[in-house]
Amino acid sequence: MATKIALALLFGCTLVGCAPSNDEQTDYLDPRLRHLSDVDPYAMPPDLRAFIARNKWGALHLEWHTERRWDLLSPDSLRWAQGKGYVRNKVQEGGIGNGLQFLAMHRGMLGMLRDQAGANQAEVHLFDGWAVPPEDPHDPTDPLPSGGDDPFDPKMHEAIQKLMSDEGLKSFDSDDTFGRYLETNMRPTKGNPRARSTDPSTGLHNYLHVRFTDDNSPINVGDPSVNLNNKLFWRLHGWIDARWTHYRELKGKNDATDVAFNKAIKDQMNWMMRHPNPRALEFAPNEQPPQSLIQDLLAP
Ligand SMILES: [Cu+2]
Repeated sequence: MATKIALALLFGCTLVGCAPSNDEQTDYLDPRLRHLSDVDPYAMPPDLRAFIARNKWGALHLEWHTERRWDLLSPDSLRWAQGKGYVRNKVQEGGIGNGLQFLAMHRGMLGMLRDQAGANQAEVHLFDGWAVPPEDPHDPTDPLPSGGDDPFDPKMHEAIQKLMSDEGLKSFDSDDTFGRYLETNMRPTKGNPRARSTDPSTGLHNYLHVRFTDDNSPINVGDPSVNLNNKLFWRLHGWIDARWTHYRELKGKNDATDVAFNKAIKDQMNWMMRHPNPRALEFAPNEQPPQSLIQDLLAP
């Protein structure tokens, strides 16, 4: 309880606003999630879904990624985003600073969800992440959707090896470089918002989101507005987060005294919890994100 109060104070929300304690609040759920069955093996437990829904994290997560791919949006997506009051983020995906923001925002969500899970050990373990990302298309726990059998990209296999080894982790010179390597192969320049890294092993996170995209799932892991309700999302982000922790240990970074690190997490969670743009948080039936947006966000 003490942690919950501390977190609530830190993020400036009341306990009532932050912490639905039962499943009755399904009226907060995104209407698309009404098609989600509790027996879907990838569905997060109802109490955590209610928490995510009540805090509008699906909408915010979509906004977060959209504002950072602003320069790549197709005209339909851009029109929709502007209509919701989204604005271009000055640090675009893959730009300097974006890696730390990416790590910090997802860590902030992980921390609050772990806190929600509290003493429920089965729920807490949903955030442990993979030991290693599954490369086998027929992995017993996380097979590719619809019986897909695309072989795993050898360059992405290399990335996993690098990220699983202490030597590989130590080769990054900052949280931000580590985060950008893992997150995305986009490296926008002044003249070219579509510029890519010359290292073909960058962008494992985006690769895995695309690889596990399932258009038939109401909690498609490729759609930021619903994928927080998918266990696979947290297996991926739990793994990323744990690799970040290990990177920081190897580099001798002290979380307690690292001002930039703490500021990054606090800034990101303040944005997720005290959002200045309420218009962006509700999707009326006629304002659902256009299909082009999900494609723009997934485009490799
Ligand atoms: Cu995300």
